[in-house]
Amino acid sequence: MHDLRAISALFQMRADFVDSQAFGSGHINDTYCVWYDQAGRRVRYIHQRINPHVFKNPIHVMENVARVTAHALDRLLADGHPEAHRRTLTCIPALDGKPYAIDKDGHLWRTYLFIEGAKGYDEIESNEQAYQAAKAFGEFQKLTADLTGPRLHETIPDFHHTPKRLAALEEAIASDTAGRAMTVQAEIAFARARAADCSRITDQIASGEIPERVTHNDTKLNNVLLDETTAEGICVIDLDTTMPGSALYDFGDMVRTAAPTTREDNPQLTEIGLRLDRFESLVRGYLSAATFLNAAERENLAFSGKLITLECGIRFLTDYLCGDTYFKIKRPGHNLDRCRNQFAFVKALEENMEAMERIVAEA
Ligand code: ADP
Ligand code: GN1
Ligand code: MG
Repeated sequence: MHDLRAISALFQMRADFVDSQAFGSGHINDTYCVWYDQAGRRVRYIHQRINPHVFKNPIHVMENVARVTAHALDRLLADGHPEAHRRTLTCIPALDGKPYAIDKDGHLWRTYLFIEGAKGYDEIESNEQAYQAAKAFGEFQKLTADLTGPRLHETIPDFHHTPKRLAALEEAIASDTAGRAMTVQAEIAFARARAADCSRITDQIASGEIPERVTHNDTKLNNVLLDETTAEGICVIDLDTTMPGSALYDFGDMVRTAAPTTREDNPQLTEIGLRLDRFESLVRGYLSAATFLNAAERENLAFSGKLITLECGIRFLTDYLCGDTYFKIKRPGHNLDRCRNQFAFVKALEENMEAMERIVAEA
């Protein structure tokens, strides 16, 4: 637990600290909801410590976030949007005016306006939510398409380079630092059997068939806040990995998190399946905004869900073999449960690939 009162003193809060609580279910950063008394009104803010093991250059992360959020706000204000500050993340400046502050241990913190009346979901509840989430991420890609200035920083190099993720798994197997490789032979074989899938998108990026775009790269369902009453996609959050990538990585991660019948760490593998109706809502929501896709991107929409789920399973397995140093875990074996869950979903996607292709073609 961090001293949030001390952290709050690093920012221009114009309010008195009341109380703090750990918040959300993200796997990476330390996120707190902090209540303040602002001249007699109770308001809350998000204070977040950027994970220094995951983001080796957190200042680069904040330079990207500042550029993308400023661009979004400009657009919203130019459109005369009545609630512009609820539609994009807003950084509260630190005492020195920067969009971040460094604490006494050298860690980087940021403060965001708390987006009220909206929620991020770990588990999907309706097709409408799938449609709205996908539309919001599609609109986000449209927004970043006309970002001016230099190329964004690659905050995690090769983040979705799936062949390199597979190579990292092989390295983890070879070093077997936690002594777990013997117990996960079936999972290792599952990943190895799909080596050809891993390079399908990277090959088409290398050949120029699939273009590089500025993408979000972490479009899991709980990284978009949906309005609690209308379900409308209000604000895309978790912009730490917004950088050059492929639109397919974004669509694929929506499929991974919004099309399964259950949450990503359910260990009951018999409960894991694909909801084709959810998939169809994702396709329709995404395509309603992502009007810029080329033929190769469209052709790979159904496959992208399988690719990103496979990649994520490989990453969970790698972290399990390394002794759980990357993703936050809540119980022993959590990363292995997540890996098995993702691989079970890969199988469900494989079984439904033709039906998914048909849905994309019809949309
Ligand atoms: P992580 O990288 O660890 O996933 P996120 O940036 O996604 O961190 O934040 C974790 C959670 O905190 C989100 O899933 C969301 O529920 C909540 N959250 C983050 N920023 C805000 C915000 N500005 N307003 C309201 N909730 C937020
Ligand atoms: C992490 O930060 P969060 O919880 O939104 C991870 C994603 C994974 C996801 C799996 C920076 O997302 O890449 O797909 O967990 N983020 C990072 O749930 O590695
Ligand atoms: Mg998140």
